[in-house]
Amino acid sequence: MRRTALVLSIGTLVLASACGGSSGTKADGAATKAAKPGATVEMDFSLFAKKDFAIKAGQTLTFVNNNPITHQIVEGAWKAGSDGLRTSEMDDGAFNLKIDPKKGFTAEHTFEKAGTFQFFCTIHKAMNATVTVS
Ligand SMILES: [Cu+2]
Repeated sequence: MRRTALVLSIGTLVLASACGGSSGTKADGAATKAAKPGATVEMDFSLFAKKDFAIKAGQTLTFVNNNPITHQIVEGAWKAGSDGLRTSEMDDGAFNLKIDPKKGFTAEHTFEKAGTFQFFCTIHKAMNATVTVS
């Protein structure tokens, strides 16, 4: 009887440590950044790392600040010249995200409806991007 109990408790210990290991893996890496379904918009200094995003209705864009620089992200139509710098902009008021000047700061916006939406950083003329929501 006593021996059976010992074997059982060792089995439980092995299981418990296996679970602990897998949850530790989830706590770092890509899984943390993409907390919600959708896409991650990385901000590198005064640029978006990517300019085109595709998500589904009800999904989220998660903005990640990779440098200690303030950004102000709004939705609205923009046009840019061949140098990539914005020549016109029109904030449509759908969202306005203040991105704190902290490495790793995140903010998010969920797009409920399908469509093509442009967004930009009001501070940096080269930060212009588009998300297609299907
Ligand atoms: Cu910016």
